[in-house]
Amino acid sequence: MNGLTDFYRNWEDYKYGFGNPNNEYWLGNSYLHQLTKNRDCQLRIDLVNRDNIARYAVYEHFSIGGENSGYRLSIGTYSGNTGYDSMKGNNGMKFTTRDRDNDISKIHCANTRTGAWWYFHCTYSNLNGNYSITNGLKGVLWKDYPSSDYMKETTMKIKCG
Ligand SMILES: [Ca+2]
Repeated sequence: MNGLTDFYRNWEDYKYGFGNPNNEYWLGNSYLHQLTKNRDCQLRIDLVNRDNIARYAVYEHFSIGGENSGYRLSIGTYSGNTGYDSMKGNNGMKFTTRDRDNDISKIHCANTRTGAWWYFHCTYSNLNGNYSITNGLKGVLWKDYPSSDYMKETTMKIKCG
């Protein structure tokens, strides 16, 4: 939301979370796992891009595996109005950080995208990318979004039954 928090961080930071809940924030992959295991959860991503266009993406059956799985992402059906389902390639992937390459690419996607995400090779969404970058692949982006792929605000929310 403002670029004041560095999201290009290591595995342990993403495991336990960082930032401030009233500001830029990552809850923590271990907590996401605890919250989503054994429950049916929905993930809602709210986005506002650099042209102030607000859109959303919802994924059914969202869960994060345990650390032994690499905090593997599981998402179901997409709905929303973002123009493109830019997380469909991330489904089933392990989490990759700057110090842990779990993606399926020969390159280290967290390093080339300056973020941390469920990269494959590498991604069409990069919501933990570099806020100050608004061209190329390292920014906070969502592929094929209306008018601009670069985001000004991103929020990921979960709701569990
Ligand atoms: Ca790799």
